[in-house]
Amino acid sequence: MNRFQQLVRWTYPRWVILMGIILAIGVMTFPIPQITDPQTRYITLDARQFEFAPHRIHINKGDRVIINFTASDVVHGFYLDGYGIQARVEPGVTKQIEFSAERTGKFRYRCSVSCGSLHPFMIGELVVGPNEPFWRAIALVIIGLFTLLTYRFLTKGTSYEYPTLGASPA
Ligand SMILES: [Cu+2]
Repeated sequence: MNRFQQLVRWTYPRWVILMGIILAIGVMTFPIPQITDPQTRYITLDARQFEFAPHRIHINKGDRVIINFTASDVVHGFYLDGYGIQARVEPGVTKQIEFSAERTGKFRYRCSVSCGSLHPFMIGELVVGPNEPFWRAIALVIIGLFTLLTYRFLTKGTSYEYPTLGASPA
């Protein structure tokens, strides 16, 4: 093997590292539409005996949530677990509930006004999903692992890639 071949052999696993870095930069700067910035979500929530419509709400972390809360039959309430937000609404009146979704997870909202026999079953679910930095982080971890494994695979068995401290392999 001449010096040039040696040089190529020595450098090429390092291209994997470079590729990994380029990919990582790509992932960090790739614009993801719609979920890049926290949004303001306008949600119409209607309470009636004995359900909420909609009974499930999906939002992302960081979103500003504005719920227009109505009741179509009797007086109902709204209590959001985990956020401790409470409201009460009379039929024909719209009550605005505003908050920022700072916690991810699933949170139940329930009627907080005793409105009849099946009142305890009047439950809905707010799903606060992680926003996109989470997915970027996942992508970065995958790229990092892939890069590392590929690098290790390519450099496997080439002793000069693993200089032993102190002792020279003579
Ligand atoms: Cu109710």
